[in-house]
Order: sequence, then structure tokens, then C-alpha cells
Amino acid sequence: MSAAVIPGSYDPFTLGHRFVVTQAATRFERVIVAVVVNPNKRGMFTVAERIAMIEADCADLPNVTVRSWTGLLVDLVREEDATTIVKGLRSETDFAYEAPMAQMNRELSGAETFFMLTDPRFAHVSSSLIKEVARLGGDTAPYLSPAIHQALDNRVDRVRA
Ligand code: COD
Repeated sequence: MSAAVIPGSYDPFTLGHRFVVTQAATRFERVIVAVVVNPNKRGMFTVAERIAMIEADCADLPNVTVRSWTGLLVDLVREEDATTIVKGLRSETDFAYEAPMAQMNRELSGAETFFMLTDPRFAHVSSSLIKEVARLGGDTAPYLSPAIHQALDNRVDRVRA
């Protein structure tokens, strides 16, 4: 059975992420969205909150599951009996960052990385830029599902209060 892991911080999950997951869900029998925990980085949303938001956002994709992961990504790939990692690409900058990781992951375990070009509507969208726009009062609705947009608005309001 073909299975792919799509890792990220997802703080928060954007429509760019959603595009990549949706495309992968039509091409793999199983898709595992992995919220990778970076112990040195405190996010705006907890890992549990991110998982809940992604699960709700991907509820229409029955072959997609969401979980957290700490450690080497290839160990998760092995644990999930997957062979493929999927990464979204927005630009050459993403490719330059991702290519050495893809080579390393192949050497470590034989896991292959498939790169997927994002939808041009989301080529400038990153979680960090979205958070900055929200903090400064800009409209982030075009880049997030309605529930995640609401959650971000609530969190930013709490930060401001
Ligand atoms: N459209 C399409 N794709 C996008 C978009 C968008 N608008 N925004 C981001 N993406 C892609 C990114 O390129 C990335 O592939 C993925 O979505 C997740 O993005 P983020 O910003 O949520 O997450 P990052 O970049 O902080 O995540 C980095 C990883 C956790 C994926 C990376 O560090 C990793 O694979 N870590 C595993 C640990 C490990 O094994 N390290 C050794 C590797 S050799």
C-alpha cells in the first residue's frame, strides 16, 4: 500500500499546506501529516491544537491522518510503513533548503522525497508571514480555512490584550 508522510511545523496550517495534502491524498493510498515537534521552538499554537486544527481541516480527506513526531523523520517514515516524503515547494529558496534534507533522508533510510509545486495563489504564503500579518491587523482570510482563520484571530487578540 503506498503511503506518504508530509512533515511540517504547521503553526498554523495554511491553504498552501492544504493544497499539498489534497494533491497527495489523490496520489497515495495513505497520507500521514506529521506535526514535527521542535523542542527549542515555542509555537503560537500547541502541537495538540495544531493537530486538532489539521484534522478538522482535512476531515473531507478520509485517507489522511495527523500525528506529532519528535526526532528523525525517517524513523517516522519507517514506523508508518511509508516510503515517500512529500514536500511543498514555493520557490528556489525552498528547493535549496529541502534538497540536502532529501539527499540525507535517502541515504539514511532509502526514503524518497517527492517535491510538489504549490498553487501559484499560495507561492508567497508561509505560516510565519501569516502570523505577522495577523499580528499587525491585516486580513489573513484568503490564506487559511475559516476555522483556522478564526483561531488565529482569537489567539492574536489574546496576545494583544
Ligand atoms: N505551499 C506549499 N508548500 C508549503 C507552503 C505553501 N504555501 N508553505 C510551506 N510549505 C511547505 C514547506 O516547504 C515545507 O515542506 C512544509 O510545507 C512545512 O512547512 P512549515 O513552514 O509548516 O514547516 P517547516 O518548514 O518549519 O518544517 C520543517 C520540517 C519539520 C519539515 C523539517 O525540518 C524536517 O523535515 N524535519 C524533520 C527532522 C529531521 O529528520 N531532520 C533531519 C533531516 S535530514
